[in-house]
Amino acid sequence: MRAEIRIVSIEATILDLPTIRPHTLSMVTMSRQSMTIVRVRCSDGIDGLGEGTTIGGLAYGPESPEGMKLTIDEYIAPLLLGRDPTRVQATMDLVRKAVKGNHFAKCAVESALLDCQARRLGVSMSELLGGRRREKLPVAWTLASGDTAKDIEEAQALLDRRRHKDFKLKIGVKSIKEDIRHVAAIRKALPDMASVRVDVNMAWREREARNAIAALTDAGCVLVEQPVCGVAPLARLTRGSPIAMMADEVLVGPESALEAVTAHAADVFSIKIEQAGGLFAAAKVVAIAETAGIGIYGGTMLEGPIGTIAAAQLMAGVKDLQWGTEFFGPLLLTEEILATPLDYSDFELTIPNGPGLGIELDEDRMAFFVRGRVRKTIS
Ligand code: MUC
Ligand code: MG
Repeated sequence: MRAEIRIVSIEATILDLPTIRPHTLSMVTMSRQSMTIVRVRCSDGIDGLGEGTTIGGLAYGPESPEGMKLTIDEYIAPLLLGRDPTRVQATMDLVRKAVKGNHFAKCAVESALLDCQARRLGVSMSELLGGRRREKLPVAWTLASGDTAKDIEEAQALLDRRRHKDFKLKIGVKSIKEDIRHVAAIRKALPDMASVRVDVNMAWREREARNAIAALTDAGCVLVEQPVCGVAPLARLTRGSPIAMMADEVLVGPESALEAVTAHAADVFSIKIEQAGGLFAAAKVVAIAETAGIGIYGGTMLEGPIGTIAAAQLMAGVKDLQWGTEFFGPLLLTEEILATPLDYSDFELTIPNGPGLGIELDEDRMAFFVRGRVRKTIS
């Protein structure tokens, strides 16, 4: 009989990394990204990593990096110390019973437990989630400099480098008229092989959204993501829209996905592992979308490499990934924290296939960027 394996420590640290340029969304402009990194250590010497990341503190959603750390340190870690890390679902049931909400924090812990277990078994995390259907994922890029000319230049450079050909434009800060002009100018400047989509992050009201969607269609935009808040208005807009409508913020787990399907709220779901409440919950959202004939898109919370690859390990097994992914978060950061950088080439991200997440941290660089650490020079 094998010796019992136990969780011996759960550590949550916040990492602050600058972004390559200001990133402007309808609710916030980011100039850095803060990631809550979770490391689970087990008595058999296996470690695993997870990440809890949001956008602009509390501007996007109900959890902040500091709040995630507090939830993990004060509630989840004490509950899980000494527990069996090999039974990931049963261990996460304990967490769900004791901690309500806190989807992002739970996702970080669940990812770390899955990373541990997959490493223990010597398989890629995707194998624990049902197995791979692909080794690479198409990755869209977000243009969000806040300036049309800069966005065009950025998109052209990315097309020339064959890194991205699908572009999501963040709109909703300026007037609708200005936004439409911005989208039309970018669409016109880019070659046909490029696609242009927009994300409004709920900044519009239903009536103005209806007119704006018609104008976006004329401008050559192929998809509108979460223009308004709430399932019912989204469903009414979807019904009348000539182009695809994508749900994002309304999808906060399997129940909300069912609700969105029942209301015919969208043509496509942006599926985010953190927003869903973890990888298993996100897998249920995938199953609901597939069953309902809704398109699937791998969404991001602009996570760094740990969270991005956790999501990639799930999307590796999705049957029809009609809309690809936007797993570009690590590329928005000025700093590399992996020992071997991720491979983004030919418009795709290669999903690492080593044990667990298949990535290794550069521990010195990690330590350098941990919030509250005394900084030593790094090479
Ligand atoms: C969102 O709302 O989808 C995804 C890409 C990006 O630039 O922001 C995120 C969040
Ligand atoms: Mg979105």
